[in-house]
Amino acid sequence: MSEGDVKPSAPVVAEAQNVDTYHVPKAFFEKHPNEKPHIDGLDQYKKMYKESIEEPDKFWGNMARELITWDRDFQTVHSGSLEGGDNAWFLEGRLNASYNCVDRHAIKNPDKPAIIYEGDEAGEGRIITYGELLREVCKLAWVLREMGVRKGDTVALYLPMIPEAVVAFLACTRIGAVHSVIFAGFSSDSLRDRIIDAQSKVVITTDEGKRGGKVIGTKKLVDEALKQCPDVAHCLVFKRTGAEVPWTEKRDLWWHDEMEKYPSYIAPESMSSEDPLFLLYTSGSTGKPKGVMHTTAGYLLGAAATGKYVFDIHDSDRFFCGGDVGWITGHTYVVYAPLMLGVATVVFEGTPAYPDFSRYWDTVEKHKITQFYVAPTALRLLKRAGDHHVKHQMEHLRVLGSVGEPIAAEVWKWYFEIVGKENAHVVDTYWQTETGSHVITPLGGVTPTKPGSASLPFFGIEPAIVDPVSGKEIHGNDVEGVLAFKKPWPSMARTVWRAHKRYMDTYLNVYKGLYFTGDGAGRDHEGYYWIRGRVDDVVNVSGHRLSTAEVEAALIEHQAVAEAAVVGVHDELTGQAVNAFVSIKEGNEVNDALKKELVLQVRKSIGPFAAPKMIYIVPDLPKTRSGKIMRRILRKIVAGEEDQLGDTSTLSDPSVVDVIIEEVQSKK
Ligand code: 6R9
Repeated sequence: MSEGDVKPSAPVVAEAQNVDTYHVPKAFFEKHPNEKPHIDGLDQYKKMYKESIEEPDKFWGNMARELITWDRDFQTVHSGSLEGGDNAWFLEGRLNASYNCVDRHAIKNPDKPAIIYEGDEAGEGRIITYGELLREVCKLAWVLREMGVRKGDTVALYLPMIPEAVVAFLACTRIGAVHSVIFAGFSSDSLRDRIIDAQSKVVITTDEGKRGGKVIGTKKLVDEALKQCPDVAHCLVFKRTGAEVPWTEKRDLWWHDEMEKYPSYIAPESMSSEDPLFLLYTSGSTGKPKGVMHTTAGYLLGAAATGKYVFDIHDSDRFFCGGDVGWITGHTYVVYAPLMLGVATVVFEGTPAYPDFSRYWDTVEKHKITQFYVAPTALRLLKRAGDHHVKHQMEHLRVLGSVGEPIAAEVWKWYFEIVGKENAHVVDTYWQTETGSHVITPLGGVTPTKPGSASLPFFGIEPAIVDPVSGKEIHGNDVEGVLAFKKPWPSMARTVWRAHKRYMDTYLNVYKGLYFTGDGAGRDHEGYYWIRGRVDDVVNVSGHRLSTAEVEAALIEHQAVAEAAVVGVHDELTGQAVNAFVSIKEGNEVNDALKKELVLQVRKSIGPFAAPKMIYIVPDLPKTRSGKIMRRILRKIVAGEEDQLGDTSTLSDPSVVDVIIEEVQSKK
């Protein structure tokens, strides 16, 4: 944990006292296909929640039998513990993810829409039914098998937001392969590191991607990465734009050529509940991203249960999550939750600003979307663009979800009033890559909400507010501290790929017997949770999770850089922005060209989204006498709180502080 971010002794959860509580709008019930949500009111939630905590085996056993179709039933609901880091769920059970997401719905109704593809250009796109999806998934499963992919192998996916991405997820799971998706905004260096760490032998990509009218050279980036991945045997390329792309004979294969060779059915591989389903790399406190591993049954159950109760998904719904499949939000809520529940899911290729700021709302109106889910960063952009862009009635919308970062009260209200016309229920859902699915969240149509609060725990989640100094739980209401969970839950990550010790040290050994989230939180007088943001060195830029250490490592790769310290700074549009403080080795000229090079260095090492918004070149960084960089001081300076630096006399050279203050102020 970094120095001095959390104030356990801070006054009570202040904003809760003067915030309005919003009840589920009447219109929610009026437009509901069944006139009421799956859960009939807050009392039923409380009853179910109590059962989920007091009798978790009974609760989750029932839920798992209801929401998953099993090849073989399980006998043991749960084993292991948070102390031991050996949690396992639904042992002895066997199932297949693609069967659960596709076959069982296709058997019932092959003509039901599964994917609503909304292409980058308005008017471009198509609907894919469950029957078609089954055929595509099976063919691709054949292709992968013929390429030599076996049960337990990892397959790297570097794909834009196109239906084939969903097909690729499911084709992997059909043969028991483990998908490892790398967000297509990552650089070739990041892609290379993740391919190597996961030991992937096959990569699936496109010739190019399209986003917001711009072209992304995915295949070129893959080629660059593969120069240093000798173990990759094949690269399968879906033709998205038809551009000329470099080709390596034998290694590279066209998706369309391979797909036509195989039949449209292959039997799903029966997997154990605890077989890995996927890896997803995420940032932590250190420079090296972690391959978070999720397993089959527990993860799928978390996705289905939260889809059902948080979004109140019903059979006839059309679900639109604007997240990218390269992040956990896309995994769970573009792919697994809606498909587990057999409804249509939107695959949105473009951006909310292309061709104009109405694009989300046009999509919602056109497809009669019932649930819409997006990060506050997009809402801030759209709010700023002006209300006149929200021109449609969007009368089918029942639930509006927010995810990935705290949502400010004004943005929450704008979402509720302007987008939802006060006729939809806003749910601010808190969760993480590691939690697999929502952990603190209102239930759509059920939980009264307060703008800015993620409200109450989901089933099975028993939060603890912990004093970060003593490590003791702080009981009662009106308390602040760091957020941890006291009980394991089915969709929690099981390990970090090939680094179980790191998993233990990051999540389970920080406070013995608890899962540590890395976030600060308050619990108000009514037991509602308020997420404060990370207490470690993770920054959140436009809902993208980054570690300051990763950006620092990228900067240091530049030959001119002696030392670098990176901090997250509040930013009106992106939530947080990356600011870098860099000291330069002697003999290098300090000018704008150098700053540009440093930005490029970060883009190249990580990806464009990680580019620092500001780079301050300073003679030295504030350090303790033992040489530890005091990022806390830098954070205060960029926040304009230089009067609250506290005691700087313990620094090895206190005078650097004034120089840095001057440098920062001169750039404002
Ligand atoms: C789902 C996702 C996880 C971190 C998490 C927290 C922040 C997520 C939030 C939220 C406030 C919410 N976060 N949801 N903060 N309110 N509703 O974003 O996963 O990319 O792993 O990020 O995002 O800081 O610890 P991931």
